[in-house]
Amino acid sequence: MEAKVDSKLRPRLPITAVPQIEEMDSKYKELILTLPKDEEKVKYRKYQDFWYSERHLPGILAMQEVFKPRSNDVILASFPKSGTTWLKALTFTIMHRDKYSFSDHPLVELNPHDCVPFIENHYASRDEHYLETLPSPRVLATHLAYSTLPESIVTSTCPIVYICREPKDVLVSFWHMLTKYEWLKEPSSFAQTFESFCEGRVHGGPVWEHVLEYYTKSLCNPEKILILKYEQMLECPIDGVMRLANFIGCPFSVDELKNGLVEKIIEFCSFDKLKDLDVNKNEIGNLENSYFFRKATVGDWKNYMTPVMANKLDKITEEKLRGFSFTF
Ligand code: PAP
Repeated sequence: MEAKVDSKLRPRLPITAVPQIEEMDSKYKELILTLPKDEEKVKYRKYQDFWYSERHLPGILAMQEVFKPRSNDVILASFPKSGTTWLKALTFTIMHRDKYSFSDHPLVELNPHDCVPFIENHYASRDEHYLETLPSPRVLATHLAYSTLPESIVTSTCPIVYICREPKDVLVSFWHMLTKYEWLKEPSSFAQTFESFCEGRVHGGPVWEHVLEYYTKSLCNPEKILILKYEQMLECPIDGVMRLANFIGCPFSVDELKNGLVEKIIEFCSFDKLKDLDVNKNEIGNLENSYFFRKATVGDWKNYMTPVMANKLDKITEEKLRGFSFTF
């Protein structure tokens, strides 16, 4: 049977729909051009202590000024390449399990990033109206640091689920993503990306501060922010999915548990299942859907980093986490 997509859901616009700053007509342009910038091939600018892709900053500033969550929105937050795609698939499936059956599910026809849009990307591509067309309850996502979030999200009752991942694997995943973008005519070498990452000059960087902000806020307000770890989710997805469902106010009933629904959702959203769908092989549409599915393992950094590099990154992590009760 052909899956029926919710009439309101549609594929996101490609990243090329976001103009470069030079071509941009934005009231934020003047301010953005005064921000500290890197000199790498991808232009990042430092805004409120974090580095963000320059072409996305007008969208980020607009989101800060304009975005208003609905009281029943669920917000997914993450540093890039930390398991966002998976978290989107799981949360969307858990939240809408009464609305869609597995055989008739939007995730069969749409990439998880279309089912759960990144708020700032829709502002960046001037497609923010789309967010208003989505029926409630919405699941929305962001890569913004906690301190960059619009005040309206911070003060809302919306739960925030944050997923994090060990930085060495994040970096390797991030670099692979960069090598894929055709518009980056000469992608950076692994060594260059490694240095930028260590200095925090990547979208949303530095990773350590990104994680620690959400982590420390979750300690003060555990009902508002749930922290999930990618590695723990891979090791024990049942535990992760149960915590996620409880946190967003969609706990599984006794009957659902008895019928193995948790296991079925895990299987439906698994890497092997999602990556083999036509929509995620770039066979339909012009979006970079296959880029989000690579290996999904722990420890792939060993295949890319020299012991010196790994040691350097571990030392930075150790230093940054000193004094916090958080570990990756
Ligand atoms: P994004 O920030 O660009 O949205 P994100 O989804 O956070 O990316 O991270 C991508 C990683 O999640 C990839 O890791 P890898 O490069 O080390 O392989 C991707 O393979 C992994 N991933 C995607 N879908 C799943 C899934 N269903 N289960 C587990 N891991 C997944």
